[in-house]
Amino acid sequence: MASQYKCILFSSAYLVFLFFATVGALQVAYDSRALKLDGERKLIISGSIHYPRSTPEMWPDLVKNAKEGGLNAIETYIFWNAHEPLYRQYNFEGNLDFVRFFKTIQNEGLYAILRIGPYVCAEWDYGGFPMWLHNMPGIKLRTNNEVYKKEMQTFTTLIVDMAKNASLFASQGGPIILAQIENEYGNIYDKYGEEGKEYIKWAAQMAVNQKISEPWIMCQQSDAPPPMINTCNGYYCDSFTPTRNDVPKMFTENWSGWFKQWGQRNPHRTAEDLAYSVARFFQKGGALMNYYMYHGGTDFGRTAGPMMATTYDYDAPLDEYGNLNQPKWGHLKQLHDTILSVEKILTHGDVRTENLTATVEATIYSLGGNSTCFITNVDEKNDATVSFQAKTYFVPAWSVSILPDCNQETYNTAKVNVQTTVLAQKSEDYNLDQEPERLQWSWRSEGFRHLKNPDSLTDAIKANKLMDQKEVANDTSDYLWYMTSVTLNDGDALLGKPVYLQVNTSGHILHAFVNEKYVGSKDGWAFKFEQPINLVKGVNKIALLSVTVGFPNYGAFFDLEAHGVTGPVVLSSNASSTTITKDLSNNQWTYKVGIEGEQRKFFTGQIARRQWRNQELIFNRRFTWYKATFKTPVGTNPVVLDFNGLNKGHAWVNGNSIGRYWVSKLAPTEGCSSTCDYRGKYYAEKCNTGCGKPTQRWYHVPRSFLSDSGENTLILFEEFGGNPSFVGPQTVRQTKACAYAYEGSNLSLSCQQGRSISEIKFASFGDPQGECGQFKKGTCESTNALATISSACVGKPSCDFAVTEQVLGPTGCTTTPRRLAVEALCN
Ligand SMILES: *[C@@H]1O[C@H](CO)[C@@H](O)[C@H](O)[C@H]1NC(C)=O
Ligand SMILES: *[C@@H]1O[C@H](CO)[C@@H](O)[C@H](O)[C@H]1NC(C)=O
Ligand SMILES: *[C@@H]1O[C@H](CO)[C@@H](O)[C@H](O)[C@H]1NC(C)=O
Ligand SMILES: *[C@@H]1O[C@H](CO)[C@@H](O)[C@H](O)[C@H]1NC(C)=O
Ligand SMILES: *[C@@H]1O[C@H](CO)[C@@H](O)[C@H](O)[C@H]1NC(C)=O
Ligand SMILES: *[C@@H]1O[C@H](CO)[C@@H](O)[C@H](O)[C@H]1NC(C)=O
Ligand SMILES: CC(=O)N[C@H]1CO[C@H](CO)[C@@H](O)[C@@H]1O
Repeated sequence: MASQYKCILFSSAYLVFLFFATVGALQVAYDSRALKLDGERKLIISGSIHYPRSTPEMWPDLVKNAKEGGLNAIETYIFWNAHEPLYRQYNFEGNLDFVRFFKTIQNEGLYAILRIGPYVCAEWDYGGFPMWLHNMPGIKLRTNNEVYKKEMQTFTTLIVDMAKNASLFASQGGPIILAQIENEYGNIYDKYGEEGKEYIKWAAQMAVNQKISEPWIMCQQSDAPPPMINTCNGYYCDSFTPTRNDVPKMFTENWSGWFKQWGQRNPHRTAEDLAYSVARFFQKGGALMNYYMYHGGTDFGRTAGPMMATTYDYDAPLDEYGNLNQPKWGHLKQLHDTILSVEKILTHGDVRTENLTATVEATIYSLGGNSTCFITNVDEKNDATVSFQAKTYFVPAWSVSILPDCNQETYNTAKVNVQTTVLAQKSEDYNLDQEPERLQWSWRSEGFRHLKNPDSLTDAIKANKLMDQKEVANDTSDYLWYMTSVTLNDGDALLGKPVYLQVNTSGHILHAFVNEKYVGSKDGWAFKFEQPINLVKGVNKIALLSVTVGFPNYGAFFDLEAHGVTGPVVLSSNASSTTITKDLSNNQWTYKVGIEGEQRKFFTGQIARRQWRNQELIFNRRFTWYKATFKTPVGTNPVVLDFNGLNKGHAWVNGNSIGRYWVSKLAPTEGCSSTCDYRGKYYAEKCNTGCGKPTQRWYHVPRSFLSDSGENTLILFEEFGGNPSFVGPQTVRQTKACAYAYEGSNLSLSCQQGRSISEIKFASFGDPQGECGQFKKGTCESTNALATISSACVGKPSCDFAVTEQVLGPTGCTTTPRRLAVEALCN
């Protein structure tokens, strides 16, 4: 009896276990129209959020705001070099805890797309490859090479197993509905020849062998071996068709904006054009679309790709700090809500297209007695007024109208009826009752003792050649010292002559020292450094400090590009009629990885107080460490450090890297426009701002890096020499909200972060002109717009009203469409 009893107990426990194990389990399949979740066709509207580009404390709000913005999925890559920086030494802690990130997605009830790569591109250091991988004997990356394939398989299997163990796949009740292997290989395929083809077949099979129940995708891979599904990346994917006819049309990367490198301007992609791309994609039968990026975030530490700025804001719908980037966020939310409201018709209906004019095309989806229509005007300049099914529609240039019932337009991609949120960095609310205090700095020099006697270094590597920075330093530091000596005896032709030191390097920065004295620096992509120097009789010590600012992430064989002092390194004098040169390239070189402050961890701020000097603060001095403390700004607004006055270096707050800074790198003075025309195909140089300004002046300090109560330690390594006097913490807060809404829409005005509307500075309903901050009334306007909106909004965090003559008063305008321009200030 007893044993039977136990047996029953056991089996019911087992049943309970089975029940929990499969609770919420979802079967993912697909056909040519859409992904099928538990047999039902679903449109997927997804956004990329890369977990290492924010903090676990930020994840819940990011995911919540994504859901609120109408997304039903989140997509992320997995970052190999972050997880395995050294061979078989893994890190899945803090903002690398991808399991926790997927659980956060699951908690909000969203789906997830797992892009393992493990090559990820992503403007990320070395495209996500760990440097030890490159340094393995016999390896060739991203091709049919056994050493590489074994490592790729080991890492892929680890990630899949971790995800399985945490029940992250949909079939286990988790959020993951799709997984990706490789990444945009098709773009560079031909360079790898037959070996590339073999590799892609192998990668597909290796993925299948992982035995997950969800489909695998490969993006930009037109010959993706079945069952891999090929997907499209780009600014527009409406004309993309998958090669197989049994798979849905999926858009894995629709670039919501663009990244920026040091020395570049700020890119912007308008809400109108991004909405156009998305609406067009669904009009043309799209089934899954993902914003790259939905939240871009920050490249902390040394994670940024080649010469990439620390901010990875991307002009995404959520800004670097997680604020709503309005009107983009709200305009897209309305689009998502509209598309998902007609999901059934779009995924099941019959489709037909009608050309209304040479540039206006209507697509009609019908199902049963119901139908949904899209009307697109592809003209890049001219608005159109068309008649369609016995009604007249105004379709602005380069726009898509959606008529969920084919009778009433509820959305047009060019008619933005959402507020523009204006944010600014402010120091006055840093401390509510005090002027922002100037920080008190102490400083110390970086150490150069090794220049005196490089031979005595115990950890140095020596070689009779110039070595590549990748091989010597394994990407453990930006810095690598190349040191050699040259002896000039009596009678040497170079003695007593003006001599130039000439160094060829791959970039990005070179600093040169002769006989322990600094002689010059240069930065750029591959360049030749040339500097007059003084040599003495006897031994002359030459030391070159080579600095990389992120490794490349894109292109065929990008992993093999040379880094560091590539050579030749030459001493040259042309004082006499013939040029005399001494080539030092094959001298004995001594290599030292990193700088002293990294090894001794100056950045933790933990080294003895007496090692920092408080007196005679020195400005504009190269290779100088600075230290200050600052109080945590009150409130919950995002915190940034204003680095105005600094030059180039790295910064840490309480031992957490907030990334590289390079404030002295200015954007070109040309190429910006004060107005931005959303019409016509987007490209990265369109609608740029920030000309002549630092590429990045403000640096994000996530609130979780700051101490709750007291003081925070800020450490800077200033490589080029800067003035920290003006450095200080600020908060990013909303200063105003503007809107330029069409008649008939419902407008919502709000101040984020718990502030309220203090004043309506401008309101005109009629035919107002201009832009936020410079609105002007036109030829006609209603008399009571300002009074009505003021009484509805002032003193409140948000207010909603209909943009109609009933609410705002008669305009007396004869022309249409009528619009409301409004500018509200936040307190
Ligand atoms: C998955 O879980 C099993 C069983 O607990 C364990 O043996 C294995 O190491 C785990 N694998 C990973 C990658 O975490
Ligand atoms: C509409 O016009 C396009 C391009 O001008 C043409 O390719 C297409 O066949 C036309 N469609 C119909 C339904 O007439
Ligand atoms: C048509 O739309 C109505 C109202 O939304 C809905 O009740 C009905 O089920 C729809 N019919 C079909 C075939 O989808
Ligand atoms: C780089 O990695 C190699 C092995 O791949 C190792 O021998 C060497 O010590 C490492 N160097 C540094 C500076 O980490
Ligand atoms: C050194 O760099 C200069 C300038 O980039 C280039 O013209 C020259 O060809 C390079 N020399 C070698 C040997 O690569
Ligand atoms: C505006 O809001 C009202 C009330 O909620 C609603 O009936 C109407 O459909 C909305 N109009 C638009 C264009 O969304
Ligand atoms: C697939 C796709 O649309 N690719 C486009 C991505 O964007 C670049 C840059 O604008 C285009 O050159 C590609 O054609």
